[in-house]
Amino acid sequence: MKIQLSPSLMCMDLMNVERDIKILSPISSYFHIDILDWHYCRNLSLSPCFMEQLKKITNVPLEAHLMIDNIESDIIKLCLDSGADVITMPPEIIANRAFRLIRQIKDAGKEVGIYISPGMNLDIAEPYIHHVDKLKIMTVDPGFPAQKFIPESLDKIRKAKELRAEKGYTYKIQVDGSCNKNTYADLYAAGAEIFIVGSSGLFGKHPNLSQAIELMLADLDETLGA
Ligand code: S6P
Ligand code: MG
Repeated sequence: MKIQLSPSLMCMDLMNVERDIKILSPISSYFHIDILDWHYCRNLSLSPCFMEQLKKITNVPLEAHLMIDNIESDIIKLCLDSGADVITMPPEIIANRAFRLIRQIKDAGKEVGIYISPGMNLDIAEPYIHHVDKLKIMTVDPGFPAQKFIPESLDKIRKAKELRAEKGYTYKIQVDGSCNKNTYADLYAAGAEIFIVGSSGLFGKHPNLSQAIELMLADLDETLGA
């Protein structure tokens, strides 16, 4: 496949986690865990506790996508202790402790992610972008599934790719939000390498998850040729 897939588990059927994680694992390079606090944006969803349970049933690496206001070393430690393999943080929140938090994650042997919300530019992460393993361009405002794709994000993906080439950085480019048949081709052409698939690309496609996966793979094949 030309891209890697990371199902967004806030969109899964939480009544059937073990069954569905087994179905999803073969096509998943990561599982994406949205962690919200009601303050950063007005929603709540998954948690470190959920990651800890997932770790018992899958070897697929887990990404903690932190959409919380108060990011200090304690929440990073909680995520690491709960099995996060990638911890993705908002640059506007961590500005005055970014290097300390990045070091904490790296010292644990895990990956650092940074995400750029639609209302922000890439340069907000520039002081430490060379330390980042995953650069996530949000293609919807953070916090909620089933939002409309923000087309202005495409330019930011292109810039992230150009910046990487120009400076020799190594981050992988992820996209999160409204990744689906209508957007796959543009996202890929702009430079996205990891698609976080939620309600529109995967879980909402069919009530039977195996069939939803088949439909998603057919969409990817049709739009990307892979
Ligand atoms: C949004 C969150 C995402 C969503 C995902 C939903 O704040 O970070 O991970 O769960 O984007 O996908 P969709 O297809 O409903 O937009
Ligand atoms: Mg997310």
